[in-house]
Amino acid sequence: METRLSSTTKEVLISDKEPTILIGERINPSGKQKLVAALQAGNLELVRKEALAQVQAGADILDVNVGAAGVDEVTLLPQAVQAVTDVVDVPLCLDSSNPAALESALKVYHGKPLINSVTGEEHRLVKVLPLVKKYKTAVIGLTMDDEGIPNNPERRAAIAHKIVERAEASGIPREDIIIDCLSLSIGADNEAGLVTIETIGKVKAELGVNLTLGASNISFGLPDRNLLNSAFLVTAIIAGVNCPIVDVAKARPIILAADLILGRDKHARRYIEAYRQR
Ligand code: THG
Repeated sequence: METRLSSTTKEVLISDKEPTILIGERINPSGKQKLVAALQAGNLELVRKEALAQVQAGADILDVNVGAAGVDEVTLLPQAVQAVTDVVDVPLCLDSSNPAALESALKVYHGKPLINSVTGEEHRLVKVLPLVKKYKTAVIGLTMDDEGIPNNPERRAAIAHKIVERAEASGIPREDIIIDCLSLSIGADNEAGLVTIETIGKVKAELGVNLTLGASNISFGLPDRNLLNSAFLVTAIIAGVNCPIVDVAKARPIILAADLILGRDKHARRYIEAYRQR
């Protein structure tokens, strides 16, 4: 299964045979007061700065999310896309729950982006899948529906099946659907990690699709978050995740180690190069 994304001049290939692709999470105002204030003022300087820093740290793709109180995403998301492409040339993951904001960003994007995201909810499927088709993008499908996020792997995987079926029926190829099996806080529910890992295994075996995951959610409310995120990332990569959404500077070393162990780094070239740079 190969998903191809592109920027103006670069192509990124997501596949189990390739090294893990890192989607940088840091252009996102959640938990960042300074970024919230800048976005409310329409100031995109911090967005440019985070874009550059993440690509220098090894991000292959950047997630762009400008959702915050008092922000008009329909206006600001395309402006953020422009700001990011002024300073870096990597494919983008357009992260918004507002379909109108997604479409205004798609209109200014050059290349093939990833839309983040659709769910199994009927109102989301009917709004987002036509955008994926019209703009020939790829899309992240979250394993949640009108009843929320199921707490068992069978029902979570069933939503992945539904999203893939609906997308294929709309003429979207399966390789352009990337499933997110969703991680919740382990601090709130000690089975949360296991449910996610088991869902990843099922979805990979049953659908063969590429898989993403927002790995930092797992450690909310617990100490030593990077340790827990790292352990979870490795477990998720072995189970089948191949393009996680991460804090790149923190996650890249452990991901390079996992790739080396899994035979995705010939002659340990990437692992050794990253060590030399540190
Ligand atoms: N799946 C998909 N998309 C997603 C998520 C997901 N997009 C958003 C989110 N989850 C992934 N992005 C982030 C961004 C920031 C943080 C976590 C996930 C985060 N921020 C710090 C905090 O809240 O403590 C901010 C602190 C800082 O670094 O300054 O942890 O799951 N498809």
